[in-house]
Amino acid sequence: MHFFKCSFKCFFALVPAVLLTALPAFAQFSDSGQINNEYDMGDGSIVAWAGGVVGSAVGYQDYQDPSLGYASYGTVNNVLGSSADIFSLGDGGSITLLLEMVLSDGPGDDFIVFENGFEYNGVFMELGFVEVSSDGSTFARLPALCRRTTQPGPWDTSDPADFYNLAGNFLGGTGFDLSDLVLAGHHDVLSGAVNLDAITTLRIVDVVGDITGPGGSVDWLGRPVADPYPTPSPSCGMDLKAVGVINTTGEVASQAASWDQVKSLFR
Ligand SMILES: [Ca+2]
Ligand SMILES: [Ca+2]
Repeated sequence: MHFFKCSFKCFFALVPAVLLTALPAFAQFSDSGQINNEYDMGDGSIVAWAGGVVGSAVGYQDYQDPSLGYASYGTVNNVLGSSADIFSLGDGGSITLLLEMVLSDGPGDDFIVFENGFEYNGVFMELGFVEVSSDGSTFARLPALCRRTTQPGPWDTSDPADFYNLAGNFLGGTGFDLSDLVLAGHHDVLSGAVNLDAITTLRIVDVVGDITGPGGSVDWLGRPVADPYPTPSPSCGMDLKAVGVINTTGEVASQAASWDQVKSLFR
């Protein structure tokens, strides 16, 4: 009986402590000025890359003027492996990739997305949302934050520190930590629909940076995401270079859903 009493007391002493430590981070993914880590393509932590293209949906050169046609620079295979070649997504375009190895939520950053940012008085960056899936059909978007409140014109640069969890904000690659999805309380992660220890598929979606326009993109907190707009050229939009895997289960990733299934869920 003595043991029971002690356990009982300990239980009730522990409950408030557990709630206090879990709730603040869980209940709100707030903007505290956090920034991602920047990586080189030769970083020794990279153990695998994107190994296959599930599909792509390229966007217009200017979503408000479809007569200009679609972005057309590069081919989808340019983003596989460690190739430095690029594939341009166009306004709001996307590409869905099968990883070489199953991605898991290990210590710190778990994967890296490389874009072709370049520097003059800041970084010229075209941003992309990043989404992950363990079954190839349900995707969870990493909680993105944008602190820039002014519209960058077609060739305007930005400060990398104004963005969080948006691919393309650095000259090098942007590191992502899957545990942010837990901190943000993403419903598909909480329900188990997306298993952060078995990620096979990754999708990059171009940010439409038209902050006052009808089709502008918003961040996790509902704020407009500012990236250059309009950019009416064949290389419009996020120019994806490569995806590097850091933390993996060691298993080879296999495709669980067809591109038609993915499209029907995305459109
Ligand atoms: Ca992690
Ligand atoms: Ca864009």
